[in-house]
Amino acid sequence: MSTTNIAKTLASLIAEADPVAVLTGAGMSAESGIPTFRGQHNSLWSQFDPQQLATTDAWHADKALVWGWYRWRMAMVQQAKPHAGHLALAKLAAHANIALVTQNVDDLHERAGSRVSAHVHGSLFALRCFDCAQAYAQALKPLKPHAATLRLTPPTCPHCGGDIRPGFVWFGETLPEYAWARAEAAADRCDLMLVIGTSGLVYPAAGLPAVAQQHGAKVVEINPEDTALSPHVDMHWRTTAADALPQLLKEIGG
Ligand code: BV8
Repeated sequence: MSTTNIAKTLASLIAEADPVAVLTGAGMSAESGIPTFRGQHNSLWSQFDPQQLATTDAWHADKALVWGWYRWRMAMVQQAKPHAGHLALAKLAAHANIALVTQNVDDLHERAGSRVSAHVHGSLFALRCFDCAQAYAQALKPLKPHAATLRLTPPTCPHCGGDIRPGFVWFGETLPEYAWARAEAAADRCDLMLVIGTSGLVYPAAGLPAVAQQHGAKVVEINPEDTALSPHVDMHWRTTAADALPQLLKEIGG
């Protein structure tokens, strides 16, 4: 099916759906210059496997390395801008009842004007104490995104002296209860789910499309590649987020 026909078909599915759940992953931020979690990129950090770094074991083994990685990612997100796909998705909310669930820890959806219903893996900028879990709101020293430093010492908690860590979910940690409940509710209630820019490998988030299909919702994947979800979706639009979403908005009359 040609890309125009897919856009038209998807626009008519959206017109009949209420609500429309949207599940995004790292691919949604790729065209803003943020490397995906499992994709290739040539940076200081491409020698490391994010799967290994995003764990409490890695933190205990070398917290300065893990903190250096997150500070590099924070600087990159701060330098990045939402792309045409983020902006189109935000405008789509004027034409459909969108419940946006993201696995991403960046704030590009919000900066594009979207209301995010659930950040199921937390947020890069929600810092908290590893020991007493108190939020840490002090400003961090600005870091150039191409800084050559790998290791940086994390700040200490003013309340208990513990280490400050990024406020999101590492592998082996449970998802934030409130965010996960909202994500499940979005999957439970939607008539249609758009799955944009995720490899569908990380659970329980990757199980949300199946939750939607269990009650008869259609699932449409927008991704230039095949993924673990592709064999199960109702339609696959093999293109990028910044290409698809503006076309979709145009078809919907946005
Ligand atoms: C948990 C924060 C309870 C950190 C992340 C079954 C049920 C429950 C748990 C498990 C289970 N099986 C295994 C587990 C354990 C584990 C898991 O899923 N492991 C996998 C790897 C097998 N899950 C957990 O540990 C979760 N916790 O369930 O708690 C529990 C506890 C203990 C034991 C059991 C259960 C916690 C998972 C959260 C981990 N934290 N992030 C950080 O960011 O540093 S996850 C991390 O992966 C990111 O958040 C990322 O968003 C997420 C998913 O990756 P994707 O977003 O899909 O990114 P990826 O690079 O893989 O793919 C990008 C895609 O975009 C590609 O398809 C590409 O083609 C596409 N793309 C590229 N460019 C574009 C594009 N698409 C569109 N446009 C483009 N331009």
